[in-house]
Parts: sequence; structure tokens; C-alpha cells
Amino acid sequence: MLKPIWGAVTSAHQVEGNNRWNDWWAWEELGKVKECSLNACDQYRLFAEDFQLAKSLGHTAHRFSIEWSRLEPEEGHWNEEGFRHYEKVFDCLESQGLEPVVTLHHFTNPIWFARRGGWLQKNAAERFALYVTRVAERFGRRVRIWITLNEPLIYIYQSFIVGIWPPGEKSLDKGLNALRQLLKAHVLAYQILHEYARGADCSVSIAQHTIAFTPCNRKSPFDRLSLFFRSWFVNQLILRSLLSGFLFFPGVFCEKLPARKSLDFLGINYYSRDFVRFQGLWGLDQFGAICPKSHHGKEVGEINDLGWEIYPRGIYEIVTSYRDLKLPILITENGVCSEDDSLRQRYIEAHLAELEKAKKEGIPILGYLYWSLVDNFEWAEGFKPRFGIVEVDYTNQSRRVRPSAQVLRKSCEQIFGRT
Ligand code: IFM
Repeated sequence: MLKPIWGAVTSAHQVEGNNRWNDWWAWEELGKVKECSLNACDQYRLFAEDFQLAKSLGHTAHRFSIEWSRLEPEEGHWNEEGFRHYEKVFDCLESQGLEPVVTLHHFTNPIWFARRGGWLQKNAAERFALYVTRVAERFGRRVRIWITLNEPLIYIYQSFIVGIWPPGEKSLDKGLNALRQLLKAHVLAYQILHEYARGADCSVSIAQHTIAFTPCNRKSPFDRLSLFFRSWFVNQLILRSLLSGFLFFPGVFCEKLPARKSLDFLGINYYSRDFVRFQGLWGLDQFGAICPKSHHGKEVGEINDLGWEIYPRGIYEIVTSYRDLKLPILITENGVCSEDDSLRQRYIEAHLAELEKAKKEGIPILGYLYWSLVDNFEWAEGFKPRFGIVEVDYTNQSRRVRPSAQVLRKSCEQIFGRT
């Protein structure tokens, strides 16, 4: 059993800056988003300062992602400079005593991979597996906790269904094909990472995006039915598929995965809740419709700067819904964007109190990682949303610790103990 960890999270494209070999950079250059990532937080250069900050704030772990396009900027050309960079990142985390939690795919792909068809290629999973093999050869012995994919359903939804992220597809069919490849890629990565760990500690999962759901009308059996389907689809389907070896949703799809049990723990990202109302029984209608956040002014909590409701009880509802899986749970993301740090303080305190309650009831909580360590590039939303416990002044890349960083420390030390 891994010892408890806590800390914060970032992802390469959102903080490193100048990730010019990936499809997001190309998308930005095409003018598809309101702001370009450019230097982002310049963390490619400033990582040591940021990790030192994290250490000074009491963190015991740090989750970040490796940028595939820095290691393989062109197909089959492995860039030693990229490997050396991440080697320094690992050295630095080690010297600060921060446990690395490493993500292998966080929404971005090398441009060459995207040009060949990205996740719609028949051999996409195998191409990803070659990258994972190189990473495992080089860093496999330095990492105990791996996240293969960040929020696969969000990626599919934004990139293949609504098309506001690259490659900008709007097709359910293509979305399902890409999802199949992603899940296959996860299973292959799971096998490779374990193989290279050669008996050393190695725990692998995905970071599953979750949403708490409440029926629009609590008394309506129809709203409850839609809620059941939707929450199964959003919160349960992928995790249970990776454990059973079957991706199966009645009437929508069925697929056998290359192996069963490809999760050693559950990586859970939780932010907010939605209200669900009945829409029909067939096809996608069975998942119901989302009531607008105002929910007619009824029972809605505070709202973050992106309009998402703050619902701390949801983290308890989500983690307890996995009780039967009997796997350790790592909160791989939880956080709030707000210019008002007192809201962030309340958010952190309330969510960790709910998590502590679940832990006391016997849910095996492995740790908590806050999104995000520093303010960063929030994809199509640009730099406006501020998620960081550390504020970034983008005009000069200076950092300023927000008071919420101390609230995070106090709450986490209370739950997980002091180190
Ligand atoms: O910024 C994102 C991150 O990339 C994935 N999870 C949600 C965060 C906040 O929207």
C-alpha cells in the first residue's frame, strides 16, 4: 500500500510555454482560440523555482505531464534534449522530496501524429505505446505513480463531439473510434509500465473526470432514470470497463479491450455538479439534458469564474460510489478558478472535509492533488480563469503565494498527517 500523498497539479501545455510541436500550438496558430499559450507560465525554464515553492508549502507530491511532442517532435526522431529536460525535472522533484505523479497524455499530441489522423488512426494506440516504451525505459524506475490518460471522456467530447479543441471534429462515430483507441492505448501503457518497473513499486491509472449529479426534480422518476444513465456513463463506464475488459453500453457500443484489470488505483478529478432532467428513452436522449446552472434559482451553491457550481458534498458522493471496487482512490484533480481567494479557501476546506468523512467511513483515500499549483493556460478559455494556489503575473512571470495555499496545507496535514 502506497503512503498517503498530497500536493498540486499542472500539465505540460498549460504551464511549460512554447510547446510548438503539438497540435494545440497549431490550433492556436490557426486562430481557433481567443488567446495563445505562448510562454504560458514559462515553467519549462522555471520548474525548479516552482517545485521549491511547492516544497515550502508542505507538499509531499507533485503531478505533472510529460509532453510527447518534446520527446518525439517528428515521427521516430527521439529528441535527447527533451529527455534531458525531464531528467532534470525528476532530479529536482527528488531533491525537494516531492513524489512525482506522472501523466503521459494530457490533451495534446505531436503535430505529426495529428496530421496522420491522430486518435482516429487504426494504429494510434500502438504509436502511443512506442512513446510510452521510451518514457518507461528512461524514467520507469523513478516513478511509482502513473496516469496514462487525463480525462479521456472530456478529451473526446471537446475534440471529437463538439469540436472546440483540435482536431475540431463533430462526429459521434469518430468520437467512439477515438475512445476505443485511447482505451487500448491505456491498456498497452499499463502493461509496458509494469514490465519496465521490474518488480519495483508501480501503480497505474487514468485521471477520470467526474461530475456529481442531482435530478432536476427530485420527485420525478424520469429525471432519476436519466440521472442514473448519465452518471453511469460519465463517472463509471470507463473505470469499470478498464477493470472488466469490456467497453459496453447497451444499444450504443460494445468493445473488448486487450486485457482486464488495468487499474491499480482510481485517479479521480472532481470539480462540480450538474442537474439532470429527462429527455427521452432512446439513443443519446437516455442521458437526459443538463439544466442551466441557475437551475431556476433552486438549491444551487456558489459559482466559480467559469460558471461551474461549487458542490463539496459531490466529492463524497463520487468517492463512495466506487466503494465496491475496493481500490485506493487518489484525487488527481480538484480545484476552483476565482479571482477571490477567500472562495478558494472555502472550496478547499469544504472539499477536504467531505473527503475526510469518506476516509473515516473506510474509503481508501490515497491522497489529494489540487488543480493547480500555479495559474495557467485554461485551453479554449485562455489565461483568464485563475485556478492557482500561486498567482502568476504573466507580464513578468513572477509568482505570489495565495493564502489558500496555507488552507490546503492545514486541511491536508489534518487528513494525511504531517511529514
Ligand atoms: O485545466 C483543466 C485540466 O487540464 C484538466 N482538468 C480540468 C482543469 C480545469 O478545467
